[in-house]
Amino acid sequence: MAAELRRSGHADSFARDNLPPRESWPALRLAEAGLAYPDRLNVVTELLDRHVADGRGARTAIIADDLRWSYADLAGQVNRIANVLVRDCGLVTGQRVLLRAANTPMMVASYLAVLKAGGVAVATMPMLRAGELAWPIRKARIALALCDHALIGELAKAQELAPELARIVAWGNGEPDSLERRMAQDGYDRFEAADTARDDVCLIGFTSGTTGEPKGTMHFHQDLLAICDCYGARVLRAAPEDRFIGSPPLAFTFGLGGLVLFPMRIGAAMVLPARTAPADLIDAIERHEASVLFTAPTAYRAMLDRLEGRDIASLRICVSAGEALPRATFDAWLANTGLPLMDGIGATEMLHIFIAAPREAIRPGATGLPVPGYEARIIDDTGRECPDGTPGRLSVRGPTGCRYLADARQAHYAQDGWNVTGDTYLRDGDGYFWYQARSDDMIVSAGYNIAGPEVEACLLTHPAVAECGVVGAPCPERGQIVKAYVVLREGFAGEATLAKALQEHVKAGIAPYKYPRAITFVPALPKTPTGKLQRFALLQMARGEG
Ligand code: 3UK
Repeated sequence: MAAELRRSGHADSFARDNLPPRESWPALRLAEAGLAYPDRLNVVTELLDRHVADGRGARTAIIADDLRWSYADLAGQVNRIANVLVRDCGLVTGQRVLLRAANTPMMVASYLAVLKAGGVAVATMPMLRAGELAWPIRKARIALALCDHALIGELAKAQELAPELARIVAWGNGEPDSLERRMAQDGYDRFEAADTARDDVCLIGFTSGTTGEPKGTMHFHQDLLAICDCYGARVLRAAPEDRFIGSPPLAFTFGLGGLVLFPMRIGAAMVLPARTAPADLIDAIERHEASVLFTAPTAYRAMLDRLEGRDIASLRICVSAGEALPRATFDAWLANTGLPLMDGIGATEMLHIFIAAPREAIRPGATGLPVPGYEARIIDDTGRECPDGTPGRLSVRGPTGCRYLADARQAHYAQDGWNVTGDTYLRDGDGYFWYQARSDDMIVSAGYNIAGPEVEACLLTHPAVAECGVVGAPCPERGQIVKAYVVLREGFAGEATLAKALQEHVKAGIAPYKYPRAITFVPALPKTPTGKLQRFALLQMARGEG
């Protein structure tokens, strides 16, 4: 175990007080990962102010539809918001601040301002409704929110459910007490970064919680640099000239890292279009010559259907995460763009990606190798390591790791110093990791273990299939049967002959016992706010409950 926590820079000790007991943390291995950070560390000094101090202030930081901010511009906005937080709102270091907005320049500036002022950022998905917003407000005891006026309705309703949220400061409404008006006050252009410890909490990321209550994952200032210096520097290896773009909201740590932290660590630019649906992403890539793309497999599939006549030649690095990347999607993207998709598995608990392959070492179909600085192994139910080629539970450790905010489920994720992600994986003889399924999603049919994602990957190689989800449906004889929900491509009709053809296609592609005995055609699949297939909802449908 690492040494004692450093002297906190927080006047409000809520975050430290609600970290899990030290003995239930996974190991945090910074030295082993070749990382060393000073004890006093404010991440915004490193990601933003250092560029300005070292003469890079004129470099472009943010490109939006109608504006462009240099690093110096962004630093100025951040200082002004930080002053509003501290001088107008009385923010004390360590206090949590809720953030609610799409991925806009003001959202990025607000996020960084909270960190610079020594606050703890709790970003929320724009899609969330009042009832879902009330949960993090209560759990993280949040008294202050910064919110884009366009999204204020649900937050105002949440305030009724969770009155601990005493104050909302909005921007974009033109009111005299708006954030922008407050920012314009004299003397607000300078702000000294709060003197935080490198292991002071700076963000709480809530998991999407498809089952059970959302869990708050607590991350330190040093964690934000660690993911840049491991995955960013050693696997992604983007350049200062790159322009980053993507769809995940900043409330999803996939988006925070990919769109904000990685570019800022190297002085590169982020492109923030107003809309980020697949068609909008193509438009913005074309218009702003974006070169590094972060999004999920579903979005890559949807973009593929819209590439004709478009020029996205500026792209050079495409990262896929959040869900398993099926081989068919990898192949189609390579064939259409000449670019290999860089798969990577990450988790909110780990902050970002911990298994992925650098471009020259990609193996289609495999997630990749442990990111340098992380270790990964496959264990059985008793905690022993599985031989190569045998599926088991994925466990990892490195410089980042799981610390839930006051939650008994800490003991599920952190076991013997390792993070157990809940995924079933196997490692091959060359050390590559191959995704099988979420551990609790394995289908057991007539004694066979069947991984839904493997059947999905096979179905996706059929030209009629746009999207699909495969789960176990209850069956008196076999325990469960493999059941597929299929969204068809345009021009195909959901007829019995097509269902039969899809079944034959699976039997010819993978072991025949894995074929879906039942197929239902649906117009769309249920998705979480982070874009993942909601297996839980499909299971309910399969059980006849939904
Ligand atoms: C699944 C994957 C197969 C896997 C995330 C990149 O997804 C992120 O975080 P979440 O907490 O979910 C974690 C779980 O999602 N998963 C993610 N990526 C892959 N499964 N292949 C993949 N490439 O079950 C994992 O345990 O929402 C991803 C960066 C930051 C993130 N928070």
